[in-house]
Amino acid sequence: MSKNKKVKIIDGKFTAQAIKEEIKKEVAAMIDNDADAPHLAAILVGDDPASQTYVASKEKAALLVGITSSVYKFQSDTAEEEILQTIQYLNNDPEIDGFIVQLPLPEHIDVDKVLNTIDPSKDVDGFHPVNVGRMTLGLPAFISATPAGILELLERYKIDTVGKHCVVLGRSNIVGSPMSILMAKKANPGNSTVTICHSRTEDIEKYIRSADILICAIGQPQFVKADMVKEGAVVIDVGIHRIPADNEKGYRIVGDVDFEEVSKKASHITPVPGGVGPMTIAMLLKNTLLAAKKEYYK
Ligand code: BQF
Repeated sequence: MSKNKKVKIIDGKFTAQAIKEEIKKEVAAMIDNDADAPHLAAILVGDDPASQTYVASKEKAALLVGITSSVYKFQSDTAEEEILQTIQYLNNDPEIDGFIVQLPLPEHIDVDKVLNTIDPSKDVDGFHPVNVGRMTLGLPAFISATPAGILELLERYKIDTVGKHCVVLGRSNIVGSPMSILMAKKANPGNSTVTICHSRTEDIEKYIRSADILICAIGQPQFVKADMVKEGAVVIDVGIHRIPADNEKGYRIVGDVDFEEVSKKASHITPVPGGVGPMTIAMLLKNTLLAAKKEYYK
């Protein structure tokens, strides 16, 4: 077996930057045509440090491309009703093109109720059942940022997905489930033969080993090892974990994949950090631009 072919790193940070440049130009053109700048709002409940970081990154990225940003912050013990009222307020505010509710929410808040309250035409995270349904049917819809980002990477790196065995690890509503639907679609990227694996899958390694395209969203640090992966597979790593490390910070960020090992066997691989993560931010901005242009919902 020839093992001298070097892995190609799928650079999400670079690709996200390119997409943000494209969005920036479009926003500038809108403003030149006397339209308002798109306006993205975010609802943040509680003081989870990761969530605070994510919302701050989204706001910063929005402002850099010329999208107006507003953040509505609430204490962790805020009543569900107050969050629902804020959503209604944003639904009815003509100045707001799109908004997100940062997840996860505190336990006393019913996430399904929250997502159901968002006007689908402003649901730039694509979590409302109407957007999930429309995505599933192949109708114009806001596609949630992580799956949309992965599709964009597969497209821009010219990964051949047609007829390939795509194995999705994880069945979450945010990543695994939509990703499996999108990869099986009669579309490009798409047209793959898809297997979904999860915590109850028997002999998961058997499936992982047969994957031409492996999408890892199981939430276990460095779960996927080289001996589980087929030579030449395309490996997309959605995981984000802090593990103890011997450096100044005392930790480092790793994915669901053992990058060091698996990068020796894969044909293409996304790093963590700098792979799928930055793409989620870029795709959120892209959805916000689409929302402002009212192309899906008129
Ligand atoms: C990078 C998220 C789990 C639960 C809720 C860049 C992000 C992450 C990593 C980011 C994520 C993960 C976000 C990198 C948003 C992705 O350089 O690798 C950006 O900001 N993300 C979120 O909003 O909510 C989550 C993961």
